[in-house]
Amino acid sequence: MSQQSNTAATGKPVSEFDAIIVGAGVGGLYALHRLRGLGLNVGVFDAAGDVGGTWYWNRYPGCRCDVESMEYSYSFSNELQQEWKWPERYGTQPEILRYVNHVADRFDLRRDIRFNTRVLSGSFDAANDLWTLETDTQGTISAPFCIMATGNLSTPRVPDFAGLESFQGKWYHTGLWPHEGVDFTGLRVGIVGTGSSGVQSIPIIAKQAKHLHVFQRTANFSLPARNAPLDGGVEQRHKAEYPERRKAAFDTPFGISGYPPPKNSALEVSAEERDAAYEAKWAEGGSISFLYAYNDLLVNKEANDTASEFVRNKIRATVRDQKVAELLAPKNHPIGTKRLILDTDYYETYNRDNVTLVDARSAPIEAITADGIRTTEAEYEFDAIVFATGFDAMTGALLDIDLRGSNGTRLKDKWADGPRSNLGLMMADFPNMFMITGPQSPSVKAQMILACEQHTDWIVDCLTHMKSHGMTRIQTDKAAEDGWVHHNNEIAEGTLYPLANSWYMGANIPGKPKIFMPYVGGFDRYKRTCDEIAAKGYEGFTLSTTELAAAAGD
Ligand code: N01
Repeated sequence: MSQQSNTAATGKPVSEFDAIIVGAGVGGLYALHRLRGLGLNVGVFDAAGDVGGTWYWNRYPGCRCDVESMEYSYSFSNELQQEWKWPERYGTQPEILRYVNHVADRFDLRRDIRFNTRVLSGSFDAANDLWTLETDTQGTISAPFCIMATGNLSTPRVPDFAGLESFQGKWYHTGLWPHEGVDFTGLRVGIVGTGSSGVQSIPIIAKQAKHLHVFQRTANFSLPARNAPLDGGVEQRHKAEYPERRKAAFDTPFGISGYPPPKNSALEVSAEERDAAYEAKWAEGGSISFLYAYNDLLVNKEANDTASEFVRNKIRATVRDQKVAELLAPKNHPIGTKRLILDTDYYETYNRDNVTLVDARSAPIEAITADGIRTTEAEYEFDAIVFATGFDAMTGALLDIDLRGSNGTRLKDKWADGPRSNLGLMMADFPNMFMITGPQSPSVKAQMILACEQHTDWIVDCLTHMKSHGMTRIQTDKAAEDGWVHHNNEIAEGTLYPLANSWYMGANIPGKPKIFMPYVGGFDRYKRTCDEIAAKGYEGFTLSTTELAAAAGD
């Protein structure tokens, strides 16, 4: 990192860069690679001890990606995608982290990254078109441009249970898992939460623990992943087709190749035909494949009911105790409106003698005690508690930084009623600050690595355009932002997504505004919109110089 040092008006030393990137996960790393290519002096800062973002923190047992490994990777370097060998159909966390480390080494990225450094605050100096950020270990840093690659699921959340500090055993959050791992052998374990993290870790913890109690507040839909060692032939074919497949992936609603769009409504076919189709998808494994069985599963409740009931029946057929099966069978949201989970032996795990499902909806958790967990009905004693309780998703990481844009606008105030952005890329009153996979972009509804590449490529083109036109500032117009927020909401309202109390809706955090946050109009459509806006000279954005902006009163 070849930073230049200077001294601010405050007398404190300032490290100056051409661009600052916050976050060294898959988004931040690619942004660093591309911005370096522009000849910029870039500083990357991350609170973690190394690269990897979500794959650095989430080390819980069973952690694995739910996108197939041949697709869940960078597309920007054909050499990279040809040389890397994925051992399994779905990558494990250690394997994906190894891959991200390989990318960091292969492209010599580490030298511009400062780890163990949290960005605490940032403010924009409109007179000089300069962002100045305060960090906890690297002092003050500044740059004309800031790229926030802070992740969508990077703010782990332990609910505010009374008495947590009194617990005499050990407790863990899946998103902050100890690097040395945890051995639950012979322990009495309680796990709270049955989202993707809970569902992936429960079967493995159950095999180790003396007894595992699962506290479930909301049952979730999960499908068998059908994970297996990657077939050599499949891998070879995929690699031979990579260039076309990646091109095709950018033109799909979710950034993943290989899923032909469905043509029929679930309601157009007979019940027998439908069940045969769902059965084939169930056997194949994979959430996109299942939800792509018909073209209306996420927009028509009656169509969705057929798929939801199919999976409920699978749960009933798998779990021997029918009372437990009924509790596990989700009834309060349509399938797919919360992240559809992929598992290995999740429902089967409830047939074990050492696993007990606790209904934390009818008897909510009241407190953590010195010995375990107390619900409104009973007390449970544990040696260890695992919180698989999720994240302050999409907005949490950015709101944790005290960001102030032009005229002192605080992000916390701007987003008080929910996130507002243009394309999930920029926010009005926050000039020269870009977000990678920000709220109101496809983000978590697309293959995240491709989504990060698409955003970064757009930003790099934008910076190139600015340089060639002698511009130093870009900001989104308020009207364009309002239009995008409206468009985002309108698209979500046309789907079944708002029917679920999901983290997509901010519903998992008490007091968080209930707004559907990811863009669900399709990654392909979104990318076309971004490209069109760029082609029209960044329509909806104002490009200027410091002097021009001052003359316009900005
Ligand atoms: O978190 P979640 P997650 N009392 O928010 C429960 C991605 N991911 O870490 O639904 C009792 O989904 C909560 O209950 P409820 C993926 O996108 C991907 O599992 O709010 N329970 C819920 O059951 C995923 O969607 C992968 O009623 C409480 C659970 O905790 C996202 O990350 C793997 C509670 C939280 O589930 C988040 O998944 C892992 C309380 N007070 C994660 N508070 C893969 O790629 C919360 N809960 C496979």
